[in-house]
Amino acid sequence: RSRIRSAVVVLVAAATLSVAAAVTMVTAEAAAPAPIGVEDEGAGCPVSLPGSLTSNAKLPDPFKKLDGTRITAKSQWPCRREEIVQQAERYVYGAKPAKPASVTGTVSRTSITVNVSDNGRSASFSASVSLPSGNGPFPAVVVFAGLGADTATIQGAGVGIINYNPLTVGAEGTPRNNKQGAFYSLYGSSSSTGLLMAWAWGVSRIIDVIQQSGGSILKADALGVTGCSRYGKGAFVTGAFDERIALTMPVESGSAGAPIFRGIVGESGAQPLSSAYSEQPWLGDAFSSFTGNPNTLPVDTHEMVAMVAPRGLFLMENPHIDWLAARSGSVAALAGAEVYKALGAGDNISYWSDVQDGTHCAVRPEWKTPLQQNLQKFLLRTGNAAGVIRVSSLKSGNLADWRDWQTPTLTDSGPTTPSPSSPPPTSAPPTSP
Ligand code: MCU
Repeated sequence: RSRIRSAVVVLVAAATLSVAAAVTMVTAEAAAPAPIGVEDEGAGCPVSLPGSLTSNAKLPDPFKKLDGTRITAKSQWPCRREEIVQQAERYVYGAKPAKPASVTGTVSRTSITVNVSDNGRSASFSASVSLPSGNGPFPAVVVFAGLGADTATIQGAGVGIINYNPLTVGAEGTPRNNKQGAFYSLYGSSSSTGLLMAWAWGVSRIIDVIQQSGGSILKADALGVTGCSRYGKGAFVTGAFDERIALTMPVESGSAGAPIFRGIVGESGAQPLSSAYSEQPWLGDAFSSFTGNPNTLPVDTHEMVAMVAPRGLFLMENPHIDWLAARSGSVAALAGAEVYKALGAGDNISYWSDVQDGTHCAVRPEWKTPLQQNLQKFLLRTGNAAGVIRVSSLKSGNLADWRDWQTPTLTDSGPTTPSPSSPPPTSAPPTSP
């Protein structure tokens, strides 16, 4: 943190000397926000990960299936997404267990309690709630540790706040072989799952309780998540791995957050992968194989961005602190936005790093309007503004340098990979929609 602080001082000074020009792109599409379904729609898809990895200096093709062919239809995305889910769990974050056998709890206007048990082990945690006046049910944003998108603007928009302390679910400051917190009480202190996924799992269990609560206080289909810095990493992983979250808003997440791993290696001053791996057990233990060279990772974070698609995503980054890897963050957004576009949801993603104040996790005037627009579109459902990609020229990556694939035009329906829960048709499938 002292490194962050000194970087802030230097960069605030630098920012006063340079005027940041910005690239603004607004997509013309106007797709309505997608309905909110289950935690992981593709959970039943058959996926078998290959035993060996191959090196690829470019970003893996998000449209290319494990069998080597590319998807041609939007209907194939849930099973392709599941391949990414499983790769990301195995190599990056560690496994996210499915909903435990028992999840119970309460929702009131001031708090949410969660009790989980599975295989004879149990744990509990809670979150405080702050709601607008009047009668609910309300949309709400889960705010990690009080840090993230501007909570005054969120509350001012008529959206509730769920104050989540992720450290009670996955504690910092422990060695990897003795992890602590509610997640590890259930799954063992030597679980290879890292803190970011433990934190994400905790939010998923809060959503289980909200779903079970009858819906008179909080709307289970109008929930967002935000966090800044290490909690921005957590918010990013949370939104990627739970499709019930309508709006994901990571702020200044840095290395192990949204920025592409492959880009961090060559981005001047960015927190090295080895540092992000060792500073805290944020990433899964399996990531140790990739800290020196991420090129054999079969996934990169543009595919975690894609996992959020077509749901609302608003990535906020700070280009004034090198440590935060905003250039690699811009590439993650641009590459992930290609999946949004292919799914017909190009205007559901926003990225904004063109900000003046270099202070880490500051409340920024530039983000206020896009924040309000995202809340209106995805939580309040009173607006339909197109997303904005606005990259600071201080830290702007070039997508063309990072990909060797092009974005396909997907048909609306077509072949899907059969899942065990939906047996394949006995007659030939229709050839046209
Ligand atoms: C950007 O998030 C982290 C960063 O990865 C760490 O190196 C630093 O110590 O702390 C940042 C943070 O969480 O600040 C609140």
